[in-house]
Amino acid sequence: MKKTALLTGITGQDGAYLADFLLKKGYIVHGIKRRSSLFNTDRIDHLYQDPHVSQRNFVLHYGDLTDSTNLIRIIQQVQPDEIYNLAAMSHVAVSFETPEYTANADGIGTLRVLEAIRILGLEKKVRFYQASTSELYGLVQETPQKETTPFYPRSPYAVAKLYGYWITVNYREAYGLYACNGILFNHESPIRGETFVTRKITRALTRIKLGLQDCLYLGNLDALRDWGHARDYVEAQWLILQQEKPEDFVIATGVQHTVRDFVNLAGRELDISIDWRGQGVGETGTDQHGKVIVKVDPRYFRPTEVETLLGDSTKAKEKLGWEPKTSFKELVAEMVCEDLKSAERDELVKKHGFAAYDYHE
Ligand code: NDP
Ligand code: GDR
Repeated sequence: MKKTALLTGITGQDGAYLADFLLKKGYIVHGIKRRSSLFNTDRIDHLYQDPHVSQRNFVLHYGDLTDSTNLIRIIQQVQPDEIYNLAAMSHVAVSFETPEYTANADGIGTLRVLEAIRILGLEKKVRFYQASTSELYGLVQETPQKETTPFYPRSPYAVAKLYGYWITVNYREAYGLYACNGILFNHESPIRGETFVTRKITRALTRIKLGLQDCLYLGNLDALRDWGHARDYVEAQWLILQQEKPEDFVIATGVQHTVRDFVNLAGRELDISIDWRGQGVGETGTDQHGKVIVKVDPRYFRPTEVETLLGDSTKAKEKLGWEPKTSFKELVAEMVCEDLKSAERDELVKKHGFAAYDYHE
């Protein structure tokens, strides 16, 4: 019998990698996508199957984490063996601007999925994965961070995810649900959202290289992150639900870099060497021809920042047999390579006289 998985957030970075991974494992994959005024399925279009064909193993449903009736109906219809709750308003900086919505989608949204499982009496059938985050550690209390490190969230996003974390633990303890948290550190890829810092950097530097953009504006260059590849991390998400007992796991590489390191390495991939001058708000990065191509813009500073994150995933290594496969250098190279291809496409469009708009946040 094929297993059935239901993914919230299937149109996001992790949703796309996980759907691909599960289909290759022989799962039937159902996903929840939001209604949007434009198509929002770019990342999963290669998996799309014509709804007119019977016997599909990839099915999409319209839905939203803020709508319980919709969640109950979809879960009842799909009768999944595994639910991966990946949907969230996932941008930390944006959560300061939309705190109430973030709490509703990321915090109460998690409760809605768990309650749907309980209302439908599926506690013994369904395994539930919650996309928890290293942002829970926020103002870090211990380095490196592991499963037992105390939390200190520093943004409306992290506070909402703290609720998601604990309600998952509570439903496991209260109702015997197989429910787990994956406490995942930053993970990136060529399909990372364009406003997260890594993708913003690789996209901008490739466009600067081809003369499509002048400057990359960034916030805190000294922030330290433990960056891995999304492809490796979705395997961990699956492994977490295959254990005998439900438990929570930290997933990280155990290696830390600054945002500035990321810029330098991405530059090197493009034969751009960056000379940094000044400090804080006045800081600039100049290329080897003396042109300023990076500037610090305080608009990207956060009201409360998470300065440093470094994960210890020893438990995942010992119990799941999981280890990251992609190095930091490989990750940056892959992202630069893919963004260079799309910058080259834009360059071609521009050469043929069509407008190549330059939207960047
Ligand atoms: P993305 O931002 O790429 O994807 C988020 C997904 O959630 C998208 O499919 C989005 O839909 C969907 N979504 C947002 N709001 C709602 C809502 N109200 N109802 C239904 N769907 C919604 O995030 P990632 O793939 O990077 O991350 C996946 C999960 O893991 C998130 O919960 C994130 O917070 C968490 N996480 C991510 C880490 C990372 O480094 N990537 C690290 C730790 C945790 P749409 O496409 O329409 O916007
Ligand atoms: P993060 O990722 O907040 O860690 O959350 P992001 O890439 O947004 O920021 C990482 C660090 O870079 C600094 N930074 C900038 N960030 C952005 N977005 N844009 C900038 O211009 C910029 N300049 C500097 C930030 O201040 C920060 O310190 C991600 C999300 O995927 C969350 O959903 C997830 O939970 C965590 O990773 C783990």
